[in-house]
Amino acid sequence: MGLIPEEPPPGPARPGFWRSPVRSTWTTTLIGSVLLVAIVIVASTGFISHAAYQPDLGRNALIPREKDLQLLVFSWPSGPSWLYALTQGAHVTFGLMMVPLLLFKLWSVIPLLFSWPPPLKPGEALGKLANLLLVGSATFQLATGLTNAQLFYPWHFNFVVAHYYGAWLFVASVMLHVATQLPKMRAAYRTRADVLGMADDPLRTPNPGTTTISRRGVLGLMGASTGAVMLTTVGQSAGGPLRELALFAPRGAGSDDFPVNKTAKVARITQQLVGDAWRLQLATPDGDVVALSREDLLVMPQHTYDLPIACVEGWSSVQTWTGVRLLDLAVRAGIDDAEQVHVVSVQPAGAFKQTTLGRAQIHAERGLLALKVNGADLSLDHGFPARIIVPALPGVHCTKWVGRLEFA
Ligand SMILES: Nc1nc2c(c(=O)[nH]1)N[C@H]1C(S)=C(S)[C@@H](COP(=O)(O)O)O[C@H]1N2
Ligand SMILES: [Mo]
Repeated sequence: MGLIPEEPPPGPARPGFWRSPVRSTWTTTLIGSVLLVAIVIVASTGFISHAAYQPDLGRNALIPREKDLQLLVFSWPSGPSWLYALTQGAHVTFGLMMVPLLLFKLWSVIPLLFSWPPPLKPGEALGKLANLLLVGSATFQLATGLTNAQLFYPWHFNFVVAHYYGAWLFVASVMLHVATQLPKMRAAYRTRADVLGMADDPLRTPNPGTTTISRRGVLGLMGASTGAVMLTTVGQSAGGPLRELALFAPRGAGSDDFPVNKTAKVARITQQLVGDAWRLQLATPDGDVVALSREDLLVMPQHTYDLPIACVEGWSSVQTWTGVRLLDLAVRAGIDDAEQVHVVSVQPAGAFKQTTLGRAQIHAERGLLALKVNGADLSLDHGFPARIIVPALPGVHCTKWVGRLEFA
């Protein structure tokens, strides 16, 4: 033990190196509380999004069912139609807002990173390790979420799987952190601030510099930067005039048209795949196939509804869709009470080529195989000749260029 000098080396470990008079347990408690509210929103909407992927329906599961930690896998409902637009818009917006909040939080506790003597007792070392895990998993979640929403994939792992397991690690370390910090937080709230342990508050500098910014100023700055992120993000789901301000929306912010997730070109859709020879194949239970042309579909009863398309990346957009009810197609395939439908695109390959929908989606009054949008034929980029549109369904399940439906 004699190897560690009692006197800290010159630099950030010296008491008085950090001089902002604004740092205190009370300041950190305030920032931490705001951050905690954001974390609760982001974590719960994140787990909701996982449920919306309907991993209990066969091929939808990116994580094998027996390795899925999720306690809450429920059949995703088909209403209200804006459900996923709301939960996922909140997930991405509050997730982005966490970036400035986290930076302010780290700024407020930075002296503790260098506290002297270094943690040698097992208990102290464990505490440091837990903090490392907390900051590490928070950074990982924000970095992967941010780059995913910006369609930038610099890594070589599956985003969904990594972000999902990362979420569990993050939530567990936040819970541990809050549990251990609760006494301090309560004391800070009870004594209201500056009176709190003037002498032994480890966050209060013994060597305050001249005041360049008040605590109110720091909190104001935090509010302003978080608010700015919110204002420049929320428009991608909230729409209206805010859409012009959605600087972080990578797909078609500010344009009148609605975003295209993957263009026909990128998905390698050829004229041959979707031209006159295209048929919708309806697989029947006895192994037969009913082949319907677009004209066959257009003479079936058509229904028109305003429904959002809402992507996991956070953006959403309400459009007027026209098409055939999924339920009518199930009946046409000879199944009166369909439980599931497996949807396959004519797209040659790709992660979103196929999906499975459940009972709620098939039986939804507004669950459509859409042929038109806003009164005109679907454009090739939006899924011509036919695509899935169901209220509350995540965009990822709204398969474009549908070629085959297998009801069961
Ligand atoms: N065949 C196919 N369908 C697809 C996709 C795809 O890549 N291929 N992307 C999905 C995703 S992730 C979204 S958000 C929506 C977006 O629909 P849009 O491009 O018409 O806005 O399409 C979905 N349908
Ligand atoms: Mo998406």
